[in-house]
Amino acid sequence: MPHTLPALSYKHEALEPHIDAQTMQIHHGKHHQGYVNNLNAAIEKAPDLAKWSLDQLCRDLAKVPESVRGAVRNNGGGHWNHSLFWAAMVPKSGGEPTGNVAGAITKAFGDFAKFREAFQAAAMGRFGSGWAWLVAAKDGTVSIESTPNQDNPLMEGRHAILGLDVWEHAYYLKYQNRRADYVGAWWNVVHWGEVAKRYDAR
Ligand code: MN3
Repeated sequence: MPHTLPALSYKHEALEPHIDAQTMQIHHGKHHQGYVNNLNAAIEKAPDLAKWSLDQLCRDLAKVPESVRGAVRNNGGGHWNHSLFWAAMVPKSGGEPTGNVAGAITKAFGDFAKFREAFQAAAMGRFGSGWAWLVAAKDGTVSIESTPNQDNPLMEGRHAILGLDVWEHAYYLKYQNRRADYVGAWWNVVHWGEVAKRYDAR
């Protein structure tokens, strides 16, 4: 099996009260595991892909055999997106951006509050299932994007450094239809140290 579920670096309950333990258990252990399993099943049908990295599968989706491209897009995307999502959260955060990315955010949006507002608008404006992203260009400029389903910026050749899952499975148990409350609470667990690291590695 070329792809495996990455372990969380914190306990399921560690992001409480912002993200509840049951949601974390199901989201990581069932949903993300499901993407990994389905990606591996697709690769079994196109064995040449077994040596491709997850990044490469997303970036070079157009070169993936057509017979499994849809499965790789949905499940490779799902695996990539959730791997970033878990890594970019940490218990007891709630701070503001640090390092070089902080300056890039200020330059692009004016200040952190305006950035938050714009990011939340992207997360709220995504109809149905999808993601909101902070993306860093090679020249250091940051911008906000939103994608449907399990698509991600890497599929368009861009480097995401922060991602927020706005599928209902990410919040429905605790927040039901109140996506805005989930998005608002999520800022309390954003791992800005990880975002800064990914920004510098662009
Ligand atoms: Mn999800």
